[in-house]
Amino acid sequence: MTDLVQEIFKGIIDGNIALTASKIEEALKQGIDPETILNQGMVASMAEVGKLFEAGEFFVPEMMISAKAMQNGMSMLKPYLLKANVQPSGKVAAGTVQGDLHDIGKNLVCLMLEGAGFEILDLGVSVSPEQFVDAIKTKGADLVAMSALLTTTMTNMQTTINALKESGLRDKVKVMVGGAPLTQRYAEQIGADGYAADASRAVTLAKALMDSSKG
Ligand code: B1M
Repeated sequence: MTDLVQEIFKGIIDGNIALTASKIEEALKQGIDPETILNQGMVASMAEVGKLFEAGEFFVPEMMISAKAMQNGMSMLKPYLLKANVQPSGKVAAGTVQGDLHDIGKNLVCLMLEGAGFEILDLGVSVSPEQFVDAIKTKGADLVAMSALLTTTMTNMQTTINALKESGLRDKVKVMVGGAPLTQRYAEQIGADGYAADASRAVTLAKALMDSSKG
């Protein structure tokens, strides 16, 4: 890890928005790859924040300010991660499931999908099964992308899939799921069409699901 990427990593852990932003700017000027800044500097630092929380060294307010530094950094990287002139690939209705307020991973997945040409309908956080159903009915979608970070909320993915079935929409959309507590096995168990462990795998999966729905 270069010194600058290390400083970005530390800036996010310290929740220092201004310092993190200036180091990101410097790293971009030096030509450091935006994906390296994102993955080694930023995503890795949030994992460290999680460890500090588990160890009782960080509490919710510290997690929150680290998350703010992360979100601000992501918005700075966004123009660099969106590639120009990609062909439209499909429409994704994305959201963090009901009861869950974690949105950094979901936002990152949306950003990478947008970069790959998908149209994103971002439904936000704590999205109820009814909100997913309404959005698909009124705005249309090819893919439903659900994120969950809590073991207590991941079960709402099943509830949402059930709501899609009850409203007659399940066969019209592909469902993909992800988030730290999820596994491929869990995705299969709840009847999702696919699971991705991270944002770049989510892009590969979304493309594969679109291809399978055409074929
Ligand atoms: Co919370 N939190 N949090 N938190 N938080 C975790 C998730 C936790 C693991 C921390 C810990 O104990 N180590 C723990 C959950 C334990 C569990 O359920 N087993 C936890 C807890 C307990 C809580 C609260 C209950 C704390 C409390 O109040 N006592 C509370 C719950 C609030 C709620 O949601 N109702 C809470 C609150 C918060 C904050 C609000 C302070 C803040 C979130 C701010 C925000 O998101 N705007 C926060 C944070 C920041 C975290 C950690 C530290 C970081 C999460 C993150 O952003 N990671 C987290 C610890 C950790 O994850 N190690 C923790 C970076 C992000 C890029 O990764 O989201 O995993 P991730 O996304 C990845 C992949 O998972 C995947 O791709 C992404 C990019 O590679 N992915 C998908 C995600 N969604 C996908 C969807 C896909 C495909 C891939 O397809 C659709």
